[in-house]
Amino acid sequence: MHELVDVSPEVRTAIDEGRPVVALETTLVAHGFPSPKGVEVGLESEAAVRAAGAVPAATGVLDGRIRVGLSEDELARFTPAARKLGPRDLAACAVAGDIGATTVGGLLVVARGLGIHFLGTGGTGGVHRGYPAPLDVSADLLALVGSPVLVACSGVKSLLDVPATMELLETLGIPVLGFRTDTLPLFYSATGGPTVPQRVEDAAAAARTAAAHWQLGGCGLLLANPPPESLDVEDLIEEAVAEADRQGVSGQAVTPFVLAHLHERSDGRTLDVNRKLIVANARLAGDVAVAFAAP
Ligand code: PSU
Ligand code: MN
Repeated sequence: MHELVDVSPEVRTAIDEGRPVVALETTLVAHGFPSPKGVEVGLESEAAVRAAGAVPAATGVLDGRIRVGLSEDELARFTPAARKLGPRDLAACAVAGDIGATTVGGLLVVARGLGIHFLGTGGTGGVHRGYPAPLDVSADLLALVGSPVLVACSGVKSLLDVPATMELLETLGIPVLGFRTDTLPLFYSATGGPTVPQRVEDAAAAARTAAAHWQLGGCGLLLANPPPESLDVEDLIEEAVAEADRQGVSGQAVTPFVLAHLHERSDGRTLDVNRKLIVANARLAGDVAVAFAAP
């Protein structure tokens, strides 16, 4: 890949030997939780990937380099001051020498370049509520179109227009596999989402479906994993989205604002579910990566 990219020896060896690797984003670490909780969630996710038998590849921009595979001290550098990196921001951030945390979209670009096929996250981005005003569709979706990567997530982020996002996923040809579910999980809530086009019963079936999709020239897929605990916070989400609008919060700042609002107003209940689902998705991505690598 490009000389701006530094891959840790452990991740490099695993890629070269065709062993299972799971890419992990750092936006969750920097902006998804009140500091320093994000670092704990990041470390827990790494442990979950290892427990599955795969190698975690946390990725972000530090010291002018795109770093793949981070130490605990390096992970701790992704504070709320870090930039949030979509695909458009990666190169610019590295060249500028800023600290930048990868979103799913930013990470997909790096994973594609390195031949990493699995990624674990909380929720994928999509069509924001109110579209087309504002005209806000997460770059995660277009990055999926161009990257042969399976993203384990609890559906799409709850603050989005979920039915519109499902429609756009279909338009873009992005398969959505429900992991032991017939409906798309709504991030915090396991039920109430739109029907998924395909259900899979285990990690091996997900791996086989991804492999077949890639053999046909397909690209990214979502593997939608219901959260281990279900929480209905739709009222709080509506309140948070309206408050963001009232305060003129827009663009990349919307998600961190809404998450912080929810964490506060739910007395930490959303924090707890958010942490658990991220770790569970890291584990699931690891399980699928291991099944994919198995002979
Ligand atoms: N899921 C979470 N918390 C987050 C995100 C997802 O539980 O902070 C982040 C991811 O990094 C995702 C990004 O890629 O939100 C998408 O942001 P936007 O909608 O601004 O493109
Ligand atoms: Mn956006």
